Amino acid sequence: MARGHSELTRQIYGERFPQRKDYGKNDDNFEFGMTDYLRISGMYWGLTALELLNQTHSTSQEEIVAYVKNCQDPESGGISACFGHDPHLLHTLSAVQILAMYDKLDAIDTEGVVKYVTALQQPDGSFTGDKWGEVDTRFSFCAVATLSLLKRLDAIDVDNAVKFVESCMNFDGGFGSRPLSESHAGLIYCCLGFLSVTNRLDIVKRDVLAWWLCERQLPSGGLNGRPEKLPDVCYSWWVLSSLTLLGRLHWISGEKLKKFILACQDTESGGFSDRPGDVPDPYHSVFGLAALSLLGQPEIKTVNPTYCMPQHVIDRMQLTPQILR
Ligand code: GRG
Ligand code: ZN
Repeated sequence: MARGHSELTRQIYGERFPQRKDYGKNDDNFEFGMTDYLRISGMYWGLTALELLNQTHSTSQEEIVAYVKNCQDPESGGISACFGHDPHLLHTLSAVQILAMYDKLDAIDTEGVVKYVTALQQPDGSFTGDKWGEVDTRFSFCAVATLSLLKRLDAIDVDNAVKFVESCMNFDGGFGSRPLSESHAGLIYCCLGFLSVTNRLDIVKRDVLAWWLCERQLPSGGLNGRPEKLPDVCYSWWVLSSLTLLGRLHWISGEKLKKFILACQDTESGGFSDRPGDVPDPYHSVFGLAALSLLGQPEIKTVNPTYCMPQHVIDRMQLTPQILR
């Protein structure tokens, strides 16, 4: 990227943002208090962004691992966003992703995690996000991504889980959060990621879906998440990773998208926002960078389209999620 590696690093781990290197130390500011509920996922976004920029040496691995360990609920085995909150599948996946990147999975009770995820599978194959019972295809993805990183996919009924995801497929080839729910690019990523992990991408309507996805590109070059919506940098990831899994990345204009993403980089802090001129944040920063990686930006490490983790980590773990070529 022409601009701002170190600037971005500074934003994620510097003085300007709550998701930063001194996580857990400076807990007396307003932003820190207001972001408790997304802490572990915030750490995953920051760490992944830094690793894609080859900058994780600036992180305090020991402290981060200790923080994650402290968020595991000894009873259920699940992991919460921060100490004292209820465990949730979203943060359980983020925690496992962080530890996988550090090669420190043994720091937590991994069998506890397996027990937690397994207990969330419903009779129709779906998953709830936590004990409160919301069902969503996001959670089907989180469940299989987590278990596959732990090499314990065998712990759930995969065929039944696939049946549920298949029941969320729409006439346009896309997927929603539940059966009969509208197609949405974020949920399409989750369902394709799920099918990639479970090696069942054969069930997708490949070209119908790829066409719907490439129609997400707007004249600005940016991508939206569904028809009639505004473009947003995070959809660069949800849409591009999906097109990559379908072997149809070339169906959109990479050059125009790159221009849109770079127009969303804040020249002062280095971070990326959802749209040009908006306030940058770690969420849009990691997904902007990951999309640039899929587009082949040479200064950024290769990202894996299924897990949104550095490819070298996936290779080290000898995971081979399915991609259609
Ligand atoms: C490991 C990368 C990774 C992800 C974990 C949580 C998750 C899995 C994926 C989230 C996917 C996602 C963004 C789903 C969107 C859900 C949804 C229906 C959002 C509604 O979007 P709007 O209407 O936003 O608020 P737009 O952009 O459409 O205006
Ligand atoms: Zn967004």
